[in-house]
Amino acid sequence: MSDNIESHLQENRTFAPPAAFSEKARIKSIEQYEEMYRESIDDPDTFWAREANELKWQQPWDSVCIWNPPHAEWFTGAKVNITENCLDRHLENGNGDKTALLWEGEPGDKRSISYRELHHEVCLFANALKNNGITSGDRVLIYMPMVAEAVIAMLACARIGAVHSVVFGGFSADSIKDRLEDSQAVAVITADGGWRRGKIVPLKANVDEALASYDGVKNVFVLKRCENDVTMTDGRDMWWEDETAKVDANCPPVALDAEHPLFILYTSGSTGKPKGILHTTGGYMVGTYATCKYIFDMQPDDVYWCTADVGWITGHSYIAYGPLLNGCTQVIYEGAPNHPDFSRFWQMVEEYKVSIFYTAPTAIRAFIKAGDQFVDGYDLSSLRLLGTVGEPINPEAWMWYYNKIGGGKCPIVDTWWQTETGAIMISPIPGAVPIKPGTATRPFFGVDAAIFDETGQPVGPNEGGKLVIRKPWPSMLRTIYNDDQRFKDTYWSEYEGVYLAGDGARTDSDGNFWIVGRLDDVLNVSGHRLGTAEVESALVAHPAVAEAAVVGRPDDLKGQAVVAFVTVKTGIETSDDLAKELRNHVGKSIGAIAKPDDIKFASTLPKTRSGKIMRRLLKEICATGKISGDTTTLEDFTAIAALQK
Ligand code: 6R9
Repeated sequence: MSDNIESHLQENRTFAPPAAFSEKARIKSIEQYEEMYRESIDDPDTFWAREANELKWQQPWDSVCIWNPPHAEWFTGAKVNITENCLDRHLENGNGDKTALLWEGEPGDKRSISYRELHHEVCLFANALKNNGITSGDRVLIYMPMVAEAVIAMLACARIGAVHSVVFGGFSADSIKDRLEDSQAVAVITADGGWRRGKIVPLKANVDEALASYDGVKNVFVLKRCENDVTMTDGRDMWWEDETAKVDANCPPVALDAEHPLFILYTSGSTGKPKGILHTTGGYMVGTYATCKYIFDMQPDDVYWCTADVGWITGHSYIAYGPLLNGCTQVIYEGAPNHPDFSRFWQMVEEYKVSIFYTAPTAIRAFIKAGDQFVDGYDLSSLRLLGTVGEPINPEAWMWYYNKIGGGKCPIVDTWWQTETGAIMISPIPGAVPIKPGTATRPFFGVDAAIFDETGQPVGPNEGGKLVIRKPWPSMLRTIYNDDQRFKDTYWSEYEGVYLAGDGARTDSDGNFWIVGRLDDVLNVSGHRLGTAEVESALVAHPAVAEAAVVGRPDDLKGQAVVAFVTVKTGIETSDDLAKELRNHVGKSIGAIAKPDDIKFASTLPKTRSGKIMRRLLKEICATGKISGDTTTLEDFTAIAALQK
């Protein structure tokens, strides 16, 4: 982490927005950004009401924001349906024939779907849900590959007020079961399988395994994607195709309260099981609409591509909702970036003439490692704006992205935000704010970001501290589903009435924010959040394991690699086979992304006298091979001596 700060402090390359970009952009200068920012902070109600008024409401609001820390309500009294704004509004404005989705499957199959067609499909599936008794407020778990129907399923839920909870297709049956139980879901939407690097991910089989120990689900809707064999349980499982054939496409958007729950998305925390982050309708809609409009500067002729999966917040806000709210044309791709090889993305950028491209630093590093030959020869001249999300981007990766992919003419928006924030919080406005490799630059409108010290005082430029947000914002999480106490404890207990993000950061003398990384026991593996506690509890659930401590080790490709220190029960022999078995065990209980890269067997783990595992020491051993920090609270030095060997 300190290396990171060092290299950032030495970073002074600055790139002003290209004149050609600024001329056409919505926000054309730093002065214009600063004026709008000031208004958004001084008079947020006026600012957000203006944004909200660009969208359609079935009934207007009484108040823009009611703030009873830590609980916020936005657009109270209003009635709205987010899908009316994603779909119907464009049909009414004469844009029904505009392409909404340009979808490509991993095997190369293609589909182009207009706004009118998307509206039709969403209405059909929403009616199929209704026809099976699913109603407003019901929780519906979605476990799908990256096919158009994943977006259709989300919107169909929103159309009728059902609350979706999307689970990433790489997660295991156990993870599905945990999320079903926590959300008390009544239905599941899945597919027979999905393509990933030429292989079929057995999605339906995973759902079956999860449902073996959860009986709250009445309906499982199954899309045919891979035509792999699946078991269909009578009276519970049904084909998407059959259910949509039984209904018509007349499905008016239900008028919902602005604070009606839109979705629950589970994310890792530093303790216990993943938490169900709850987002509601009106504020989330306005937040994702406005950030897409200003940060991606979406224009009518843009072709936008976000490479995330709908299983993560990025896929919610910047695939399923934000771009559709803006009436944009977007590319959706089902598979892996390196299938059949590392040129896949660039071949698709050329083919679809992508103009805005949004991906993760970990993908960029993988492309650099694979070699420029996979980029050379493709025509990337359609690109005008690049974005990154998920983790800090190292200056080398930034420069490669800027020059090799952007041809030195595309601004890069490095967007800092979280599952909890719902929408981008810190990012350059591309036509206005000068960019530097490694900084997410300035806060978005209405975002009162600051860096606090331990006592809750803002620190000066170039001093590190904790990243906080001092004012409510429309797309903020409303609570942790069924656990408001954990919501209060996690985000609002350190500083009164102030949101604690969990990231360390500093500002520079120009007011740019430099995000350093998580301050808690949350790892960032290839841009995905993973709690050390989750991996540890998976490990100790294995019969051979006595104790486990999981830490992150800096990794060139993934950002962080997962290292597990494990002690085994008396009488158990450690071996490479056991290490392999433990890795697979974690894969099975969480998902492949959680598999430890390294398992280190130890006879004891370093602990404090009060019995807490000293992860700090383990981290240092991983990073440097030795211990230099304070060890005065260590109980037993032999543990550390053994590990250093
Ligand atoms: C959107 C998303 C959130 C955590 C966050 C931070 C890290 C995200 C970043 C970034 C530096 C950026 N993070 N974007 N760090 N620069 N541009 O990724 O949500 O999965 O909830 O992760 O990711 O540590 O706290 P989520």
